[in-house]
Amino acid sequence: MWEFRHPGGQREINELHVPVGKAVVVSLASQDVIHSFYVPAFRVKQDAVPGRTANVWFIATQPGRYHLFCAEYCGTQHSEMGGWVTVLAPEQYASWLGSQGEGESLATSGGKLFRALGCSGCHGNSSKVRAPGLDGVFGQPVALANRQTVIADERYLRDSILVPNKEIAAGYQPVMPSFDGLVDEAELQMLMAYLKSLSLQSPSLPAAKNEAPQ
Ligand code: HEC
Ligand SMILES: [Cu+2]
Repeated sequence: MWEFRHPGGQREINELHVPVGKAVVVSLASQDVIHSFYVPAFRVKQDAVPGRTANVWFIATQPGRYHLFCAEYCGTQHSEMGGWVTVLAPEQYASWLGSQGEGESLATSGGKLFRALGCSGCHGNSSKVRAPGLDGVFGQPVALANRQTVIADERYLRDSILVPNKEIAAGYQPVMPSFDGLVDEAELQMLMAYLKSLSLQSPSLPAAKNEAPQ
C-alpha cells in the first residue's frame, strides 16, 4: 500500500489529498522492494527504491479524483497497490486538513524521536561527546575527513543515520552508531523533517519548504 504523511502529520492510506494549483512534492521511500509512484493524469512516475529517498513533484490543475498506481511489479499484491489522488480547491483542502484532527507535525515527531533515540545526547549542547551541531546543516556543504566536501541533502542525512561511518565529518571521531534496523522509513522521514526544520529561518514555515522544485 501507499502510506502518505503530510507535513502537518496527517496520514492517509492509498489516498492523497492535495490542493489545486500548488506545487506538491512527494518524498518517496520504500520499506521493502522497488515500487513506482505513478499518476498517469499528471504524467508523473518515479521509483521508490529501498534505502533511498526520491522526490517527485506536480502541480494539479483541475479539481477531481485521479488514479494512483504502483507501476513496478512488486509482488502478489501488486495490483492492490493503488488508489486515488483527490485534488481540492484551496479552501476545501484547508478544511480537509482541519478535519483530520490535531495531529503532530512530522518535524515535531522527529524532534521527539531525536531525543528518544539518544541523538540529542551526543548532538545536543550539553553533550560530553564531541559531535557536530545539526542546526542549519541541511542544504549546506559539509567538509569530510577524507577532504571531500558534500552537500548535506536528504541522501547525506539518511546515510549519516544509517551508515554513519561512510562519510565522517572532518574533525570528528567515527563514534556515531548506525541506526539501521532501529528506525523504520516513517521514522527516518520524521527525523529528516526535524533536521530540515532546524535549517529554516522561521520556525513557523512548513518543513517541506526546502524541497520546493527548483
Ligand atoms: C554516540 C554519539 C552519537 C549519537 C548517539 C548520534 N550521533 Fe550523529 N554524529 C556523531 C558524531 C561524532 C558525528 C560526526 C562524525 C561522523 O560524521 O560520523 C555525527 C554525525 C552526524 C550527522 C552528520 C552531521 C554533519 O555535520 O556532517 C548527522 C546528520 C547525524 N549525526 C545525525 C544523528 C541522528 C539523527 C542521530 C540519532 C538517530 C545521531 N546522529 C546519533 C555522534 C552521534
Ligand atoms: Cu508496489
